[in-house]
Amino acid sequence: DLHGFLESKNHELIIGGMFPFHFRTILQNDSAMEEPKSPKCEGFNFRSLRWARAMIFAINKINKQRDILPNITLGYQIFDTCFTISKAVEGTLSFLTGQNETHPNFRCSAGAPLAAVVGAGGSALSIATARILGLYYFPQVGYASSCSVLSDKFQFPSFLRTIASDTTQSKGIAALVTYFGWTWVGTIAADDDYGKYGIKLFKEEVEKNGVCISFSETLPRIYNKDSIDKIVATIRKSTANIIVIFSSDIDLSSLMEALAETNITGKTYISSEAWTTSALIAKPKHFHFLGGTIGFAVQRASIPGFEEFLHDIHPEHGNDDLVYEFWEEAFNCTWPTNRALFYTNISLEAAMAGRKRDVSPIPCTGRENLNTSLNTYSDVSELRITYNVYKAVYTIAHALHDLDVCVPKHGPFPNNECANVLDFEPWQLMYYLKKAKFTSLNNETISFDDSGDIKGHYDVLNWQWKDNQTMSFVKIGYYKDLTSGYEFKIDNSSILWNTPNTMPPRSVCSESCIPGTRKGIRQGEPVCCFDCIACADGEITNETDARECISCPSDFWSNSHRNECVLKEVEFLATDEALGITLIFLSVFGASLVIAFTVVYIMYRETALVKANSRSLSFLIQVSLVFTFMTSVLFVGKPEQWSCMARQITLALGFSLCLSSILGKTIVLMLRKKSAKSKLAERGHDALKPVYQIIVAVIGLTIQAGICTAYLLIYPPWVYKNMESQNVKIILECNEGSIEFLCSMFGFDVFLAILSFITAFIARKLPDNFNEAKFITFGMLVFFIVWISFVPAYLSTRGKFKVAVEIFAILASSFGLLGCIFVPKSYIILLKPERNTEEIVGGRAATNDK
Ligand code: TCR
Repeated sequence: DLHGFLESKNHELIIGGMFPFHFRTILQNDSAMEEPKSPKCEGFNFRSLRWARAMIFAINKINKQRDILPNITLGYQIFDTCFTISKAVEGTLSFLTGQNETHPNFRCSAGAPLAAVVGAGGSALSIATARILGLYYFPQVGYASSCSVLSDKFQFPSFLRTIASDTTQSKGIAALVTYFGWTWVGTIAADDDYGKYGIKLFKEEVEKNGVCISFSETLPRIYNKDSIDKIVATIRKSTANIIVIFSSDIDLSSLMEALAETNITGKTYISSEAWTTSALIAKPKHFHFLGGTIGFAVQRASIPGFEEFLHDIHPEHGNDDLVYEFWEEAFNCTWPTNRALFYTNISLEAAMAGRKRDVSPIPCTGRENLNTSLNTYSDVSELRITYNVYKAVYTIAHALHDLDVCVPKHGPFPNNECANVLDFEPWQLMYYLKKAKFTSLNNETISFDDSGDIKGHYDVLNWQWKDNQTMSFVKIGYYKDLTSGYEFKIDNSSILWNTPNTMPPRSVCSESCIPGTRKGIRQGEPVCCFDCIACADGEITNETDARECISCPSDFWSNSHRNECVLKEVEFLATDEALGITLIFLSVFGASLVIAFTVVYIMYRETALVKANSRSLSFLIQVSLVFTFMTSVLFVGKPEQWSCMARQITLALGFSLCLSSILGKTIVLMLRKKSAKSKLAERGHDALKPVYQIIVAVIGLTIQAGICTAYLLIYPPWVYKNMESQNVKIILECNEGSIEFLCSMFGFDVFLAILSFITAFIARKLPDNFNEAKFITFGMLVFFIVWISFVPAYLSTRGKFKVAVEIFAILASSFGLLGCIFVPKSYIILLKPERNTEEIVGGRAATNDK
């Protein structure tokens, strides 16, 4: 019942083969009433026939070759696996038992001994068959089963293969994905060992490089519209532009048919070895969305003489059912007396009626020409798996040869024995297979590692369409396993991308974060999907895709792009800015005004008004006002150690001199009033003497100087970089050091001011022509108002304006004093000289100043 072909007559050793000549078995309704029958198959696979023909070709070639197995003729026995495990297992049992019995009974009834088995195609089939063959340690050489689990020699002790394990391919695909910077990929796996393990390895590999999987879908084993539609919907919905598909072409074809019906484009597919060069997938109607596909493929070779051998096939040359079927499929005709498959000697009508598949009504003539039809079978441009089959056969032949040439008494087996090539045990051949080493086509050296695998060496192919009819697979690079690590080369320029701008596609979940922003995770989403969050003030990142922002050092601040720390701006009231210049101008103006008044006083020093009430005190006040005006200059400009100290000291000293001199004056005025009342004035009071007035001033000044010295010695002010009050700027300011000393310094000034105010207030009603006490009272009020309003203003400003407020207060109070004390007098001196006589000013005043 098995569709195989046997040609073992007169041969001494047989090699078994298993190939998927059909895509699937025909589902049958099981009934428990009959003896179970092996299911029939449908869907002819041209590619697989080519593989099988390669096996026959290799065997024929070895038989002709004099240097390998000269005395042995090899035969073959090939079974169809129909791409199903059950069929493959059935074939395996047949191998083990002899031709037609499938009950395990180890090879007792076989005509010629079976040496080894080539096959069984897909991994799932090889795994199943290798488990059975492994029981007997029966050699099996796979040509397409690449699943990584087959490397496990504990489970599969007698399995070797001429294809590399998918570990290499998965690493290769991962390297490709990383190479192009794709971090967001979808995966589709066939529902078998090949697909699942392949994708698993790929995921493990790629996740090390920070790539995320957008979706993972599994193709249904048996066609199922709903699951296919679901996969199509997932592809459509996903933002991943790269889709890695690990599947055989047969399992994938239904998905591709479905995709062809949609308008999904802009995706780039990464194909695993099994469908990279498949004619089943690379159909013209798929070109629009499959162009640009990048795939891995095992090394190809051109096998000399193979093309002719492929053409040398005709149903009438052998009596092979498969060849009949091939002919019918290839030329779309039907043999009138069909000998193909299960129907013998029936008419065309009956043949058509009896078949499940659609058959052509055109009868085959046998004169159809294979050269004229484009066919997967006769296409020798991509001999990859075909070449693997060829290598597998050669491996077995070489092993048999090595076994044959064993020198008696120098053999590898116990007691240095050799095995007999016509009667050996399977494990004896296994020994030679593992050690097989030979040179194949392309000068390639074939040898197997401990797990029975060969080294991975893949071509990276790109699907490029020539015209609407042909897709060509252009080699754009390679991926090669080395003893340590791997070698991976890609030639970017020769790639054709199926993107609108023919540039490499991008496939990322989120675009990377530019410097100045950091990755913010999205809850419940893969790490490749994130938001870019701008760094906070004072923090930066200078790399793309930073996870954290780093804060700038204390003297630095972030720039507006948040990608650099820049030195903080230093702020102080500079001498070259408008505010600073104005303030300096005002203070110089004030000082010159004071000097002008001094000049007036000196010029009119002999007049009554100047002489009245102590000329020297007036001079002291003038000097101190010049001082206070000029201290404002010290407040402008970059604070230095000395200017910080000088500022407050000169200010305090200036005011104390000024206020104690005023106090000296007011005391005199007050006493004069008292004495006027008590009529003591005629004789004059001690306190009225100018010398006492000076003493008052000197005492005031001395006390203040004492406080100042202590302040400077114990806890002087210093320059302070204020970074707290404003982030972006460093405010350069004077820290006042000891607040206690500062308060006592100015407290003393305030005390003097209060005393002056009180005394002046008492003296304000002095019957006098020129009422000085009244003006001083007024001046003191101005002084108080200025400094009282200064406090809240000072406390509520920041930075350089704080200093400006202080200067304003100094200027205002100085101008106030100047205005109240000297302006009225000078007005009379200069403009109303007729009032500047002793009689009018008051005779007693003259006595005060000598
Ligand atoms: N390994 C696959 C089957 C397979 C295949 C192919 C099938 C490979 N390459 C080419 C058809 C054509 C690689 C497996 O199942 O292990």
